Amino acid sequence: MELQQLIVTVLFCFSFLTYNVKAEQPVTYDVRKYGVAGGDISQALLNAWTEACNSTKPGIIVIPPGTWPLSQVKLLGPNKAPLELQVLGTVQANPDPSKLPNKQGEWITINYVENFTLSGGGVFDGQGQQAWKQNDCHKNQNCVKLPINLSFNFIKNSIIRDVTTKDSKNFHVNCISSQNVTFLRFKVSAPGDSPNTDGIHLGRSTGIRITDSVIKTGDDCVSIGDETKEVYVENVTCGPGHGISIGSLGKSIAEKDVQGIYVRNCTFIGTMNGVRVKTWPSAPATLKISDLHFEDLVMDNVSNPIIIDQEYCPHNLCKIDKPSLIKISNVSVKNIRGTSYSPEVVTFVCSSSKPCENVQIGDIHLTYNGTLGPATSKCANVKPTLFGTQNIQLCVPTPQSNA
Ligand SMILES: *[C@@H]1O[C@H](CO)[C@@H](O)[C@H](O)[C@H]1NC(C)=O
Ligand SMILES: *[C@@H]1O[C@H](CO)[C@@H](O)[C@H](O)[C@H]1NC(C)=O
Ligand SMILES: *[C@@H]1O[C@H](CO)[C@@H](O)[C@H](O)[C@H]1NC(C)=O
Ligand SMILES: *[C@@H]1O[C@H](CO)[C@@H](O)[C@H](O)[C@H]1NC(C)=O
Ligand SMILES: *[C@@H]1O[C@H](CO)[C@@H](O)[C@H](O)[C@H]1NC(C)=O
Ligand SMILES: *[C@@H]1O[C@H](CO)[C@@H](O)[C@H](O)[C@H]1NC(C)=O
Ligand SMILES: *[C@@H]1O[C@H](CO)[C@@H](O)[C@H](O)[C@H]1NC(C)=O
Ligand SMILES: *[C@@H]1O[C@H](CO)[C@@H](O)[C@H](O)[C@H]1NC(C)=O
Ligand SMILES: CC(=O)N[C@H]1CO[C@H](CO)[C@@H](O)[C@@H]1O
Repeated sequence: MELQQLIVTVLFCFSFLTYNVKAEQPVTYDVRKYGVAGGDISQALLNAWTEACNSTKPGIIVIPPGTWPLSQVKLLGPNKAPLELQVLGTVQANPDPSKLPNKQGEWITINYVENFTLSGGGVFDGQGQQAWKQNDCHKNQNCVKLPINLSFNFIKNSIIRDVTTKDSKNFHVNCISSQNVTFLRFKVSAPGDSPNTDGIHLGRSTGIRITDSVIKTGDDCVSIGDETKEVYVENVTCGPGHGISIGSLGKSIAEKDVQGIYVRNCTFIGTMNGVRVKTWPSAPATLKISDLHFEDLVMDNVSNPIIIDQEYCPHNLCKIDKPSLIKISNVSVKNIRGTSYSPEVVTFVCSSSKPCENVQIGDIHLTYNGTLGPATSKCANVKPTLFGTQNIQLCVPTPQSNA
């Protein structure tokens, strides 16, 4: 009787366990089984994706080693169980942007998924060299927009890790309206003179981590648009490129607050900026930018290591007589070391209508050894609290800062 009970219990437990193990075992979807036609994996990937998304079992879609041309694809959720896209090989774009089936679209779009992982150690090769020559968006507002390489929108609780995006025709990665997304050991690689090739652009997102990553590109390393909160950029190396940028902000009245941007333990090599905040003067938006914390950063030949610019007005596209209406507050800048390519190593040009508030700066050791004079800072409409030690007098008027 007791033995029987024991056997029944053991059997029950065993079947329960094996059932659970089976349920957790992910199903593999190899794109080669979904009809790779004419060497283009777009349709095969879409077919594998559709089947995986429809399954209640966790799935792994595999793009195997090798080079796989992909013309364009839009992968949409919702998924019913955790989903992974493993890129082991190189996914290659057509070098000619006019060959995109949907010319308005992005190259690879992944929307409306949760518990999603992009992984595999592979490469997304945008082959942008030919397209960059056609890009005149920096001077022509009606320019033809080149496709963004990878676009992740409305994604939640997801990880993008161990993949490389290379030579995108435009922004490498766009991540909009997403929550709790980690970019881990993510690599971006494009030449320093490739136009508009921002590494990762974030907007309307909350809880984004960019960690242990290397971003070499022609434009911003990470750019942060409006309504973005809780962004952690840690152990990232930027350069070449324009550094980490919050903004530009202020152009549209509909823009919403930016809050909680942490840049820690990062290295900037030969970039135009280290960390920059830019807001437009003579612009309608009244959003707030708060809780910016820049700590433990190393600058190597960076033109503007730390720059808050509330008079951002490139190519004279605006008038600077009307101040920016954006309030910047709760900022800390701590332990910034290295070399600057320009003498102005710290710039805080805040708005005369909304001066910066609660700004703390300390432990600044930035040297300039060029011929344009000693290292200086420029400060307007800000009264920072200083702490620690610095190698320059911060926010003290000098002939340069009055210029
Ligand atoms: C989704 O799965 C259900 C049940 O397994 C099946 O009946 C249906 O045809 C599938 N739909 C698609 C689009 O694959
Ligand atoms: C994602 O994971 C959460 C937490 O484990 C779970 O509640 C949710 O149902 C999962 N959703 C999908 C689509 O896997
Ligand atoms: C964020 O996403 C990760 C998986 O990518 C998950 O493990 C974690 O639980 C999520 N955090 C929250 C607060 O949902
Ligand atoms: C920082 O990131 C680099 C590049 O991914 C990695 O090799 C290194 O181990 C990371 N360091 C720490 C302390 O996490
Ligand atoms: C910064 O880097 C150091 C050593 O490289 C590491 O121990 C520490 O955890 C890092 N901190 C953050 C916030 O990444
Ligand atoms: C500063 O001087 C050193 C040594 O002469 C030199 O190697 C370096 O390129 C100079 N410039 C910067 C920005 O460090
Ligand atoms: C420093 O940066 C400037 C401008 O980006 C560049 O021209 C110069 O060659 C760099 N110097 C070193 C030593 O890397
Ligand atoms: C700034 O920080 C203080 C506390 O230090 C807090 O009370 C205030 O709400 C913060 N302001 C913003 C705009 O986050
Ligand atoms: C986004 C984007 O699409 N960028 C490129 C990334 O990869 C592929 C190549 O450029 C290109 O077609 C994409 O255009």
